[in-house]
Amino acid sequence: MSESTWGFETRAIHVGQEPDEATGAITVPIHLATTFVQPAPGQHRGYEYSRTSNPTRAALERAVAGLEGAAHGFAFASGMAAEDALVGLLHPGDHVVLGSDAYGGTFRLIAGIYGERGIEWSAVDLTDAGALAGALRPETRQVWMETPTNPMLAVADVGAVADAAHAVGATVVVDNTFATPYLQNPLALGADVAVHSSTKYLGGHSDVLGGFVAVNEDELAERLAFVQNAAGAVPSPFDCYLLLRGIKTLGVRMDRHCNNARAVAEFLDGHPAVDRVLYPGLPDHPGHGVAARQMRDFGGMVSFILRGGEAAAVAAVCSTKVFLLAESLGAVESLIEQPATMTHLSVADSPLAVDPGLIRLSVGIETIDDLLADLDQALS
Ligand code: P1T
Repeated sequence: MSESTWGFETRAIHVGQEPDEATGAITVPIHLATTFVQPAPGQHRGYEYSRTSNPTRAALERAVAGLEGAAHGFAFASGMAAEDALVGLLHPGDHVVLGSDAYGGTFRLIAGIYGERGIEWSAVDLTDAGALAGALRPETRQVWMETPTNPMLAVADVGAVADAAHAVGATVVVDNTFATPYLQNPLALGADVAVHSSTKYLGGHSDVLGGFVAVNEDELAERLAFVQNAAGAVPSPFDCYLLLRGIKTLGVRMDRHCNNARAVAEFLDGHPAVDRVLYPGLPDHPGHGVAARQMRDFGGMVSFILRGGEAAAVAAVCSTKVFLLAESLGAVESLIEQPATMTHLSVADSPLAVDPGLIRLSVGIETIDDLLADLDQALS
C-alpha cells in the first residue's frame, strides 16, 4: 500500500506528517531554527536557511501537494503572496485574462500593481466560451479563474477554459480556495496551477494566514522555488504547523460545510424576502451541471440578493447573531458580509463591481437549526 493509493482523509492525516524520525513525535515538530549547521561549506543536510526551506514548511508543502495530486507545492505567507509569486513571472507586454467575477484582491494585484508595470489584462465572464475566445491573444500568458467564483458562485468548466487557453500557449491558474482539494482538483481537470488562500478552509479556524501554489510541471516549479526563496514571502513554521493541523480535519469539516450550505440555500430559496439565491448545488443554478461533473460536492459558500435591495441587505447583515459580520470565509464559524462594501470594495468602478444588494455567507459547521433560525429572524 502506497501514498498514491490512499484516500483523501488518509492522505490529509499522513502525507508529509509521518512521525518525526529523531523522536517519534506523532505531530510535525515546529522547527523555529532560521539556519542549519553544515558539516562542510555548501554541504547541507537538506536544509541551510529557513527562507529557502524549512522542515515544518516542507511537511506542509508535501501535504497540500499530495491533496492536490501535484508533483510540487509551495507555501506562502498569504493567498495574495502566492498569487504575487505567479503574476510576478510575467513581463511587460504580457497579457492576462481574469474572470469578471473574482476576489477583489486578485483584481487589485493584477490591475493595480502589475497593470502599472506594463502587464495588460482583460476581465471576462469565463462561463462564456465566446467571451473567453474573444479575449485571448497571442501574448496571453496566464488565464486566472475561480470556480466557484467569489462572490457570485459562478461555475466555469476548467477543462474547456484550459483547452482554449492552451491553444494560445497560456498557463491556466485555478484559484481553488472555495472548493478546496477535497471537492475539486484543478490539475486533474486540465489546469496548470492550483492556487489557494490557505487562510480559508485549509486552515479552517480563522487563526492563520497562508497561501499555496501546486503545479506538476518541473520547469514552472523551479521558477516558483526561485521566486519563493528570492522574494521570501514565506509562512512562519508556527503558521505551517497550524495549517498542517487544520488539514487533518479538512474532509470532515467540508462534509458539514456542504450539508449546512445546502440546507441554508434551500431555506433561502423558499423565503419570501429573498429574490435570488446563488449556490451551485441548487438544480436551477446555471453552473449546476458543470459543478456536478467537476466537483465532489458544492461547497460551503452561499450568496443571495434580497427583494429589498441594498437597504435590506445592510439591515440583514447587522441582524444575525450566529452568523458574524466579518470578511474572510472557510472557517468553522459562520460569517455574513456585504461584498460591495467589504471584500470587494477594491473592485468598485471596475468590470468586477458587485451589486450592493448582494449578501455572502460562509456557512460554518454549527448546528443547522441554529443557523436557519438565525437567518429567519434576521430576514423577518
Ligand atoms: O487573504 P489571503 O490569504 O491573502 O487570500 C486572498 C484570496 C485569494 N483568493 C480568494 C478566492 C480569496 O477569497 C482570497 C481572500 N478572500 C477574502 C478575504 C474574502 O473574504 O473573500
